[in-house]
Amino acid sequence: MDQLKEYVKSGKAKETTGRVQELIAGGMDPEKILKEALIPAMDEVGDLFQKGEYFVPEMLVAARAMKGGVDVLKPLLVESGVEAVGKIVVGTAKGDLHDIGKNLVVMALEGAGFEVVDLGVDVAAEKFVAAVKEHKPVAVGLSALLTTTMASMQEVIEMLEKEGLRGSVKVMVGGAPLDQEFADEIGADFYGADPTAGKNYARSLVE
Ligand code: B12
Repeated sequence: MDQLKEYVKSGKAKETTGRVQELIAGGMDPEKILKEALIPAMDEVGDLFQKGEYFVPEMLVAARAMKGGVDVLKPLLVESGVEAVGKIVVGTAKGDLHDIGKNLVVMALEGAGFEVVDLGVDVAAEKFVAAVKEHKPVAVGLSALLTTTMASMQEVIEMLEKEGLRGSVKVMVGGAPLDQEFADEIGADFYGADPTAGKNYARSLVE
């Protein structure tokens, strides 16, 4: 299990998948592999990123390695009835095509055991609201990289209010041009400067 953690942290995708397969062949419980190796490894990666010791490329390769391991486990976890810890709808604001940061947030949330409904980029408020109705997530995560598209985040919050859904879902926002002040101004529940902050907030909602 320690070896597996090291493989994820250093972004070794092939080795990660191989080690997961070996552990399963050796009789290890798939849930244990997920909760005691893959998720803690991704948590460590998030911490290193927050501390400035890891950068975007290291995060991306680690998340990709983790995803390979999770893909091996998924069918086994479904069979044994292990449920996702919660659902989160994520997307980049309307008019905005930047998705590198958003994708890192998705990976961190998936790494923490959440089922993520990723709506992609250039997502209109109507689409976020429709997804909230359909999937009933614990939270919606909005990302924006352009100052011009930040305003459309407020539209999402207003439309959720209009539809009577605001009480049932938390809204977290992030992206380089945002800050806490802006999040407060538009009435978001949480502003996260990085994926780890977002993941920790999401965890706090289901714990
Ligand atoms: C890569 C890039 C692009 C790529 C995007 C590729 C892609 N698939 O995303 C391309 C080339 C397509 C592009 C296009 C444009 N871009 Co551009 N782009 C960038 C660049 C260089 C990096 C952005 C990035 O990915 N950063 C890395 C990620 C990891 O950081 P991040 O997104 O902030 O995410 C982090 C946190 O904010 C947080 N986070 C993000 N979202 C969320 C959400 C939640 C819920 C949480 C908790 C956390 C969180 O987690 C992440 C990791 O820590 C920036 C400049 C820069 N150096 O920042 C310009 C920049 C963002 N772009 C800019 C512009 C102007 C454009 C264009 C309009 C250019 C043009 N004239 O066509 C177009 C816009 C197209 C559109 N409609 O969106 C400007 C924006 C200026 C402004 N004030 O709005 C910037 C700042 C460049 C500049 N200095 O002028 N761009």
